[in-house]
Amino acid sequence: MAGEEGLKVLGLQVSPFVLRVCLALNMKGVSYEYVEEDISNKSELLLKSNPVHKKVPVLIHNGKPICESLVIMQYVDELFAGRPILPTDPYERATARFWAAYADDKLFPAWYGMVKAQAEEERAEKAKETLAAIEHMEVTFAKCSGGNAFFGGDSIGYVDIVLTCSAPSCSGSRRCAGFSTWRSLTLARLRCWLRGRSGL
Ligand SMILES: N[C@@H](CCC(=O)N[C@@H](CS)C(=O)NCC(=O)O)C(=O)O
Ligand SMILES: *[C@@H]1O[C@H](CO)[C@@H](O)[C@H](O)[C@H]1NC(C)=O
Repeated sequence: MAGEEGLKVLGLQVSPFVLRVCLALNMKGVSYEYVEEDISNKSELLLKSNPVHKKVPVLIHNGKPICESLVIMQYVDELFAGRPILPTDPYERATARFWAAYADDKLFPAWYGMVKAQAEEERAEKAKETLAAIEHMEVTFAKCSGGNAFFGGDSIGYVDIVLTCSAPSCSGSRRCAGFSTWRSLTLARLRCWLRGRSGL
């Protein structure tokens, strides 16, 4: 049975992308059915709902699928009243979308590349890329947060969720040098927030 609002999430417990969607739904206080997928044996429902990428998360709302975590978060934000996830100001919304896309396109691939690198040379290259990306995020954090604890200002928002959800998966890379910069993004606070609220 789907949740009260006819919502079903096809997910995977370890996926930071799925976590984003669950967190967004929890922020709106709506109930949903969660279905764990076996990625090595994908369900018919997943293949039918996301025939292009065949990936989780998928949100199914009254039988209609929505794919890609960033798109799903925006959908959830538009669908439900309550605390906004994206900023309401159009310029700030565009900025938040820009940085969320930047994290997915540049920061996380560099980060995972660094953690997974076999050769030292490749690792150093990816570490450099990661730090450069973090530096960009840090500058924008100072601007967007307005001196508050979150990209979203005084409460958690779109970019905060995107970064926070991937933080646990990235924590293995803390042993790599130079990551104290990441801490100034108030990661510890976001992690606490996440633990307290996500229910996962
Ligand atoms: N860009 C996608 C990424 C989703 C993604 O990579 N999902 C992974 C799990 S973490 C997946 O379903 N992988 C299955 C596969 O690649 O076959 C999003 O933001 O939703
Ligand atoms: C794959 O999943 C289906 C149900 O969705 C199940 O019947 C089947 O046994 C599974 N196959 C394997 C190899 O786990």
